[in-house]
Amino acid sequence: MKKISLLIMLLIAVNLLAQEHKIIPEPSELQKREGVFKFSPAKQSILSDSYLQFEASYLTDMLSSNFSIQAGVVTNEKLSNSIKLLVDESMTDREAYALEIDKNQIVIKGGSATGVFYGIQSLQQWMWGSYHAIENTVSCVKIIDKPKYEYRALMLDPARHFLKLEGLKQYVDVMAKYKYNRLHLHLSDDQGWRIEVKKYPLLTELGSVRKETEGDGVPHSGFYSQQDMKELVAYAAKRHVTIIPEIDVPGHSVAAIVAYPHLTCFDEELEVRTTPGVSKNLLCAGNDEVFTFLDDVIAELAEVFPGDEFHIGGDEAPLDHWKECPKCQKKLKSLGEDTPQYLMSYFFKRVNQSLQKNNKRPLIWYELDVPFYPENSTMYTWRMGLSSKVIKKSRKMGYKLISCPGEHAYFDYPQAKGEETCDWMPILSLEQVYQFNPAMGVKKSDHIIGVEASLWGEYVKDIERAFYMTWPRGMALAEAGWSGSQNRSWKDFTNKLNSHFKYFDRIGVAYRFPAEVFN
Ligand code: TNX
Repeated sequence: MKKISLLIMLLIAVNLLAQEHKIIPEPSELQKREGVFKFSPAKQSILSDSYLQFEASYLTDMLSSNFSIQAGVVTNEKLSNSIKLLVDESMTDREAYALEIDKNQIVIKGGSATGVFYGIQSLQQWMWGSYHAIENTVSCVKIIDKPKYEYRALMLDPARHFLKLEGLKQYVDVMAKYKYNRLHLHLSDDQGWRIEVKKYPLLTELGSVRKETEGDGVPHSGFYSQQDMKELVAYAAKRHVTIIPEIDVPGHSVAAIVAYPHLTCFDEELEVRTTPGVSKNLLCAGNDEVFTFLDDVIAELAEVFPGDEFHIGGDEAPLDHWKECPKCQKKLKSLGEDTPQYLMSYFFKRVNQSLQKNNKRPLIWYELDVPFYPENSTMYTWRMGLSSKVIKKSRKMGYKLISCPGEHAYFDYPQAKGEETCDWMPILSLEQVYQFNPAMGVKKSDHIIGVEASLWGEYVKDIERAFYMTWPRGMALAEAGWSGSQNRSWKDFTNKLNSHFKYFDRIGVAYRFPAEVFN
């Protein structure tokens, strides 16, 4: 008798465990329901609106590759035992969704196709915890969910090391599963210019090639044609991810200067930089040709990247050359100022005119010593230790803000001891990313519209490394961007991870197994 009741208890415990959900990021509301839905043994029918064609085929692929369930779209409205996909215009957030599984049907409603797509991601991860393969059933549930922040991004840096187009697509595939909606591409830096600009062919001819990397003697090169990027933009759009281009100016511009030296204060002849760090060579603020150049570059790239967000850099621009340059000094005087930082404000005002002509808005790395930025700017807080200052100041100035502080969101930093790539980088553990509060403890922070993890590329030589550095930290950051803080729990999060790792193993995507979490 005792044995039997023990067995029953064990069975109940196993069943409860199996019911534990695996969805990352954590949904706003999840109610488990009695009973199960049984998939059709032959072909599971999917009912969907015609404009959800991509979502329906995505769902079909997901069911067959994950669970060997064959499914297909049908048109018979009355059919029971179906999976229904639909857009519900009464949902106010276009990314919101409701997923309801009862005994007769599975319904995914979205505020738009994006919401439906996110509902499918949650269905997949719900099934990891509650699909019974032998019975071919899934437990009933009701999930109502929407994002906390509208902007949820990962950043890759193919400027430091070129990353192939196919790899970028694969990266988009995986990030979309965690409900990220932006991939920010850092397309130019001192170490390489990576995007074709037809009017300025030397940018890629000379600017995308460097003779070596930190003395390794191995030449490095590569760039994307505009066609490549259009292909990526379209691929990502289907997965509800917008590609944000970044051209980093006026600093971090050595590769552009190599191609067109007249864009600097002193006609500097340089080589594409082979080491990490900060260069003193800037685009000249006192030279109108610089603004003509940027106007042309922006006009061409505006066609390639249809979104209205355009990142124009703005970080780490030492002003030494501008202080010595007669043209810059003359310009400063004409502005009625004598602090050289005003030249930065002027620089972005000019660039913003080009952006506005092309219906784009500026996104900029915040530097606290710059007096002001264009008023329609979205700023990024990134420097370690300065976030609360930046959050307060940017609100006062009326900018929107993306939170991506080094303390929680720099994915180039090592994940654990023994993984250091260079001396100065602190360790950024999975738990430290999980503890990320985008407002960094600042109360008045309603201007924060999102989060981003930056994977700087100095030591990220290929997409496998990018995957390894991103996951699972990208899962932790996804919760900071999507889930309200009342819904987040480190313990629950760690309990979900293994299902995700199994999935990564199956699709052949690299990640770091956080052994320290399971010890
Ligand atoms: C600072 S963060 C940079 C990058 C480097 C990174 C290395 C930022 C806006 N600028 O140029 O790659 O540190 O962590």
